[in-house]
Amino acid sequence: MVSVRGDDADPFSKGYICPKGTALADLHHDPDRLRSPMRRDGDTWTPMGWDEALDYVAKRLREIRARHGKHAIGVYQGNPSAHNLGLLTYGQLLLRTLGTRNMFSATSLDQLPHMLAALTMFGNQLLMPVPDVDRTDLFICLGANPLASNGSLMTAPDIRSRLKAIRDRGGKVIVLDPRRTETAEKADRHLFIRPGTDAVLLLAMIHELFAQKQVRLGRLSATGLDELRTLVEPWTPERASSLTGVSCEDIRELAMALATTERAVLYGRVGVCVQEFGGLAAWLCYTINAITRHLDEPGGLMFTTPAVDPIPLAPLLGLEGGFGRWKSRVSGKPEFGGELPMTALAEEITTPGDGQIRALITSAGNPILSAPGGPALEQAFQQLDFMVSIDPYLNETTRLAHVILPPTSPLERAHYDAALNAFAVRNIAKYSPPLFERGSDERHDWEICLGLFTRLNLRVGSGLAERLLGVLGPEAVIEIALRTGPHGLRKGLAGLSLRKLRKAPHGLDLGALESRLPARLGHADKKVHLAPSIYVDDVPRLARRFAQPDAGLVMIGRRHLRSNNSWMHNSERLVKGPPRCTVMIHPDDAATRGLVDGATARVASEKGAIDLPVEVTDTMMPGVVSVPHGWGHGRRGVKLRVASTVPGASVNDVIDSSRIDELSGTSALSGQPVEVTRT
Ligand SMILES: Nc1nc2c(c(=O)[nH]1)N[C@H]1C(S)=C(S)[C@@H](COP(=O)(O)OP(=O)(O)OC[C@H]3O[C@@H](n4cnc5c(=O)[nH]c(N)nc54)[C@H](O)[C@@H]3O)O[C@H]1N2
Ligand SMILES: Nc1nc2c(c(=O)[nH]1)N[C@H]1C(S)=C(S)[C@@H](COP(=O)(O)OP(=O)(O)OC[C@H]3O[C@@H](n4cnc5c(=O)[nH]c(N)nc54)[C@H](O)[C@@H]3O)O[C@H]1N2
Ligand SMILES: [Mo]
Repeated sequence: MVSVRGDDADPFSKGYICPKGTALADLHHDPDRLRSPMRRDGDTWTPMGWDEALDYVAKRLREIRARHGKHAIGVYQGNPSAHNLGLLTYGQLLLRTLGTRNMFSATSLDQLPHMLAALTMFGNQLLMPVPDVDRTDLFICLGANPLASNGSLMTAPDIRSRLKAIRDRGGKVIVLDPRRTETAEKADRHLFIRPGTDAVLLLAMIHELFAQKQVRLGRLSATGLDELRTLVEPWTPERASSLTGVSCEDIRELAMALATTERAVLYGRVGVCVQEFGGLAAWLCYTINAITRHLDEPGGLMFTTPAVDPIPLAPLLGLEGGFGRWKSRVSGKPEFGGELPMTALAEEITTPGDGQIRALITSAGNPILSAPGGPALEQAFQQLDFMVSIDPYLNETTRLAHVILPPTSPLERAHYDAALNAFAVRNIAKYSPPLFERGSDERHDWEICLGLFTRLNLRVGSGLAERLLGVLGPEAVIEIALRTGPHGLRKGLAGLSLRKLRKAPHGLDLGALESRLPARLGHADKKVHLAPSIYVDDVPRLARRFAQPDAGLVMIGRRHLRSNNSWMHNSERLVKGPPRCTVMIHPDDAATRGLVDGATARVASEKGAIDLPVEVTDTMMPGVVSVPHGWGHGRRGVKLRVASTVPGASVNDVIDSSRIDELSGTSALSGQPVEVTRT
């Protein structure tokens, strides 16, 4: 592999490529990337053969299951699971059929509130609408920084140009964020908002819409409008202004702009989710679009028509939706989509009793750095009888495993972006064959998962079915989904198949997003539910929490174009340049603490402290500091040659894992109260 560049003939990316895409070459050649299974004995790692490793892992898991029951096996699935066809298909087959209630994933550190709103409002947890960014004339961006993240639940290559195009056609981009971000710098307006107060802002905007008689559903058929009107009554712009830091005038203007712009959208992302009122905020983001005629309309929030439709597939993979069907054993946290919130993982391992986790499988995740309360998780993992990690690296998490099963590199496997295509701003389809054959001594993620599935004797059908699965591979799932999907057989000869996609290596554009309601709704009444009771019941908690404005110093996160959560820091081209793991602080807050640019400061909470270089900058809202996550590579035993030279510190050592949105169980990563002092 010499270099990686964008494909100008790709109708969707038009040749745009992110720096992390270019770095795939580094990943492929990285001498630290594990090439064979590894087994740990104390501090020493020894390579193993594949059959030996899979047999051993399956034996240990079978023993623990036989002795302590199926819930004794815990599972953590990390973010790359969504970007890996093998893990999306065969990974789910293995992990979801274990039958354990102790399933965990990055969902509860991320988009859970959006999924909960999709489930309760639209009747399916995967029915998350995306902003029709290419046709909108007003893009209000709340708690997202697409210029760094490249758009999330809004797959949109080269988002910079797409946002610029809004302004070029006379439209507006408005960003509300506690930091004047890269996206805010390119917007028409940026407004600071106090972390965790988005629900308050949105209630007040909806209050204003009712007050100005600007609530219009258009052709949407919906329930709950009267409840909504009553609910927002006490949330005046005046009340919201002192809590959010956004002026009354701006709150009113935002509401009116949304109501009076024909093609407009309010988009909220991870900043609205990972906070104490993430559930309420994500629901209100969808609701405000619905009541201003921007849901399911061009230029608004729209539902996609993906060639591989995850909605009929999900139940087959054990991903049927649901909320609160059971509670976690120790602290009674609600289940969502068959999973428990990450905040319950450590205690489920360390608290004795029936159903205690004794063995853990991590797949494509690095929770020691990426989940709040990293040190507590580390202690918990050390108490496990057995831990296995499906992961290409010996990193902060996998070093605690007894066995690591490393998959092939991304260039050695086929790809169809089944997850992200379903949230793309145009309907698209693209299949990428592997660039290199895998070596005979390597295994794909799906082969690892199938190998364990078979050895754990979790038969879906007969042994024959398992052999068949081995011959088919994940591409067969894509083939079936393409043909049965909305662009497949029902389009006759023009219908998509894998053969067609192989003949179109640059990918296919299937057109702009189209209106999908009411047909797409999962509710039996085929209506949008604007005011599900879980949200109505949660508003009093908001009122109690914000009886007075909140004054102390709080911390938020940030993403960088050349980082990807915790795991791409082993590429030199991605980590070069000035240190990025810094604490950003407003000049006034720095002055009162005697902090100067470039000095070292201690960022501390009741849970822990880390030392970081200070960046004094007026891009921060007063009263708010920002520290990125995914750093802290200096831990003993990691094998990350490059990352270890730029270790940084882990903000999740400071974030209290018990801070959650009590409604949804999502971790409140944002808004952690902190002290920042000179060291
Ligand atoms: N404080 C704070 N914490 C956060 C966030 C935040 O904003 N602030 N963001 C949260 C969010 S949104 C997320 S999604 C999580 C992410 O947290 P995780 O889901 O735990 O993901 P990563 O930390 O990126 O770790 C990914 C792991 O997958 C491995 N990996 C990479 N590719 C593959 C592959 O193809 N196959 C396999 N088997 N393994 C692979 C990598 O080596 C690495 O160990 O972090 C969350 N944590
Ligand atoms: N380069 C890069 N790209 C990535 C990732 C990465 O690590 N690096 N991670 C990927 C993943 S896993 C995800 S989930 C997506 C996330 O994609 P985005 O949602 O765009 O994520 P962020 O860039 O973290 O933007 C969140 C913004 O919310 C702001 N914020 C924090 N707290 C609050 C609050 O209480 N209210 C409001 N209104 N704003 C707040 C932050 O200042 C930040 O600018 O990005 C993906 N893309
Ligand atoms: Mo994420």
